[in-house]
Parts: sequence; C-alpha cells; structure tokens
Amino acid sequence: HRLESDLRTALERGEFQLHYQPQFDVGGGEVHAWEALLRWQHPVHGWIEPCDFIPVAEDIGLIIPLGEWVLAAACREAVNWGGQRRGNERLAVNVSARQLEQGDLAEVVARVLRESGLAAERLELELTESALMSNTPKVQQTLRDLKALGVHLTLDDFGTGYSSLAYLSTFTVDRLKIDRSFMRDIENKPNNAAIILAVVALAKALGLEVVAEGVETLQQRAFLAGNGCLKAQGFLYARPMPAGLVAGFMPGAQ
Ligand code: G
Ligand code: G
Ligand code: NA
Ligand code: MN
Repeated sequence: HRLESDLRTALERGEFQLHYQPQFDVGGGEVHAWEALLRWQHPVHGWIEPCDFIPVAEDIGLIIPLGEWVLAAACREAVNWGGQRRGNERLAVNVSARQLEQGDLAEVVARVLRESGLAAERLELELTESALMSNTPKVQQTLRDLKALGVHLTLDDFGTGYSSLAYLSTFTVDRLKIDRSFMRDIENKPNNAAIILAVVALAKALGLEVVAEGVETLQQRAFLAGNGCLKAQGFLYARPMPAGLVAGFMPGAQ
C-alpha cells in the first residue's frame, strides 16, 4: 500500500535521519555510548516512528539497503564527534534479524568501518533475540566474523524474546540490554523488579555488562544503582537528539 511505496523511495529522497540517545553510567556523570535511532520524515505525514515502518521495511526487504545506510551514516557522524572524551564513547547501531540472516553483514561492517575510519572497538551492534533465533551456521559465522573485527555485540530488548538463556550459552555477546518494559512501574510491580535483579545477577555470573533502558524516574535509577546495574539509558538522563547536538552534549547539564 501507500506506506510501502513511500518507504521504497524514502531512501533515495534522503528522508531518513538519525537521532542519538546517550547511554550513561547509572549515576549520570558519564556517557559510554550513543544509540543511533532512525527517524523518517515523510513529506506529507511528518515524522514517523521506527516501530511504524521498520517492520514494513523488513517485509519488503528494504531493511537491507536501509540498514546499510544507517551503519554508514552513523559511523561517518560518530567519527566527526571528535574530542578526547567523545573519542572513547561508543556508537550503538540497531541491526535487524534480516540483516544478520543476509550473510554478508560482517563484510558490510568491515567496509563501513574502513570507509568511515571509525575504530571497530567503538562500534556496538544491538541485536534482538529474534535476530539470534535463526541459529543457522551462517548466522553463527557472521557473529564470529563480527567478533573477529573487534565490534561489540549487545543483546537488545532482553527478556522479551524466548529461549534467551539458550542463546547466551552459544553466542558471544558482550552485553545485555534489559527491555524497557521491565522498568515500567517497578515500585508497584514486584515481578518486574525481581526480573531486573535476576538479569543483573545473570549478566554478572556470565561476565557480561548489563544496561537498563527506559529509565524515566529517580526511583528507577536508585533501584538500579542499589542493585549493581551500572549502565542506564532513558528519558531521565537524555532523550534522543539530532546528530548536531551530540558533539556539544555535556553529561549532567541536561
Ligand atoms: O526510537 P524508537 O523508540 O521509536 O525506536 C523504536 C524501535 O525501532 C526500537 O526497538 C529500535 O531498536 C528500533 N530501531 C530504531 N532505529 C533502528 C535502526 O536503525 N535499525 C533497526 N533495525 N531498528 C531500529
Ligand atoms: O528497542 P530499542 O531499545 O532500540 O528502543 C529504543 C527506543 O526507546 C527509542 O526509540 C527511544 O526513543 C525509546 N526510549 C528511550 N528512552 C526511553 C524512556 O525512558 N522511556 C520510553 N518510554 N522510551 C524510551
Ligand atoms: Na536498541
Ligand atoms: Mn531495546
């Protein structure tokens, strides 16, 4: 339908933009990474959220060229952030299952790193459990090749897929990102709080870093800090912002 045909031309018309949301140490004093988040400015309907068009882009196969555009644009922008402090901050890019199943993601990433000049250690790929679900030899090889390049791998939206734990035993991820649905209303939902504690303990036992997302309140931050979750992202710290604001962003000043 309409959205679909508009989406097909959006890339060549330059209607996509990246915003960036910082990830902090839980206290908020330091940024350790910036997550690139895709935005589509439709000529008639205005800004459209990724949850409304990424699934369509996946269905029509557009996610392959679009995902490559995201990687290339984000790496180019991250190189220009510059500065000694910014130089240590990672760039986190979301990768969809289709990109991982394509089989050439490691080559694409290698080329994008070479062309942009971004160091591999500064790139982090956020993969969903659904992306890891197709546990084929091809996907396993791609993950090994990505690790060999030196990029970081994060399991995103952790806890919302299934067989999460089986993936952890076979895949080499560096980091778990606890889905923001567990952060919601933790004061009144003891089960959510318990799940967060369990994931933090699991990550610790496996030697993985853990990041909480969707942190919106001081109570949530205090809960995380008091329970060993040392990294966080959410509206409490900072909203996603246009690329032009990244270089001048000062933690604690927001
Ligand atoms: O920014 P927002 O909250 O609307 O993002 C909604 C969802 O879209 C998130 O799950 C996010 O991971 C996903 N998303 C945002 N940007 C990208 C992207 O560049 N590629 C992919 N595959 N997913 C993205
Ligand atoms: O699924 P993914 O982890 O990639 O989600 C990123 C999305 O979450 C972004 O679109 C961003 O706008 C949104 N987001 C970031 N921080 C918060 C927050 O504190 N609360 C809510 N509700 N959404 C957030
Ligand atoms: Na993400
Ligand atoms: Mn997420």
